Amino acid sequence: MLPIDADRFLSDLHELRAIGASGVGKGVVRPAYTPDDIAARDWLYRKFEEAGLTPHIDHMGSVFGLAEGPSILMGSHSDTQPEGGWLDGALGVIAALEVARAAKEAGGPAVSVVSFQDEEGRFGVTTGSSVWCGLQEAEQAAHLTDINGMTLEEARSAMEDRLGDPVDPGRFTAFIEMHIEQGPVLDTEGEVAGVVEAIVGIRDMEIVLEGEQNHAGTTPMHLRRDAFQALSDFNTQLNDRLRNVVTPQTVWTIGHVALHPDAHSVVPGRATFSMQWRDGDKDRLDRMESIIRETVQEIATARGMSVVFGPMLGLDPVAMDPGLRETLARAAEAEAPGRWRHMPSGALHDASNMARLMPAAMLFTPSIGGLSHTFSEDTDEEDLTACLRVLARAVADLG
Ligand code: HGY
Ligand code: MN
Ligand code: MN
Ligand code: MN
Repeated sequence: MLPIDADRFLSDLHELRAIGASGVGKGVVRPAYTPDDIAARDWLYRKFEEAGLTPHIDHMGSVFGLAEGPSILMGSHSDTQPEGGWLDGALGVIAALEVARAAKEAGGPAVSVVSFQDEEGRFGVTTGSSVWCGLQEAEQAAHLTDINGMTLEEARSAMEDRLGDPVDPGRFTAFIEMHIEQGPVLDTEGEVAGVVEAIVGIRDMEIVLEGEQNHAGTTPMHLRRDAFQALSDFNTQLNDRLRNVVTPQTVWTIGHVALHPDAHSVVPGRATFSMQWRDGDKDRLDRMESIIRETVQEIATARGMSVVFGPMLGLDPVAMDPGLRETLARAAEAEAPGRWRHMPSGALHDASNMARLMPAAMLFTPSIGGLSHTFSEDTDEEDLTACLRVLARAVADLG
């Protein structure tokens, strides 16, 4: 068993939480490339160095702590959503650091650590690890924009002086990520660990509906080409049409809407919105894409409006490595008999990309109330350390 130090692990977790603390609950605000995200990466760089790992920041801003020679890569991300939880991503990075330290103290196995950049997709979808895995060109990613129109390369220039070369994936034998479940299952069942079977696929795009801006007082309703009315119509019709295609696990979200010119007394001429959908079945994701495109086009045409589809980003569903899953399951049964399960992931993770490059696996801890992507996200500390012991036992088993 690796000599993990639970106090050191929790103290690092709370030290990281303080960088970009929101002041509301345990929430943090560290979107990719913001000053607090960069400060957290600088802090991780120093922590990796103190742990006897060679620190390195790659061309996207992902921070590595590299062990000598071939090693198991462990980690996650330290950037957050605009209103992030203290554990989403950060837990996996600090758990990896603790296991790497303990493995070093125990004389092996060699463990490297990573905090990938922009897993939360301020610019796209799990961008840092997607580029690192060669699933997306760095040049293409540089031109991705956030919801305010800033490009990734503009935002990344804030950490230009820290950027280095890409790290060669060939030096790693596997990838293991610990992460909060971000759903209600483990918490409801009173379990402390989830061995992930597979990660859903995702599609994400921006759509623009163009109508006619006009006076909100003098323009009769039947003469309007109101972009918000068209969006509202689209949402209602989409929900109706998807009903026969989806399962209870299928999700779709319009999380970002910008109306132009965004004023009380003006009929909005333009509605720009994000359209994101996820499912465990690739064919269903494709069918949903056709329904989305057809529905919004039909509504625009019927209302004498136009529609522009932005580039679609996405990842197909992916299974975790069976051998690594078996090792995690054995460790869970040894450390938390009867208090763990095999389960799918409805959230995307860096492991979604890594699994296309090397054997990859994930281990979940409970999320209280299933809450995540909110300042209220939390997990009991004894559950965090119980799951860390499962992770450490599995890594020792791989040694
Ligand atoms: O959205 C996700 O699933 C991930 O947390 N970025
Ligand atoms: Mn995450
Ligand atoms: Mn997240
Ligand atoms: Mn936008």
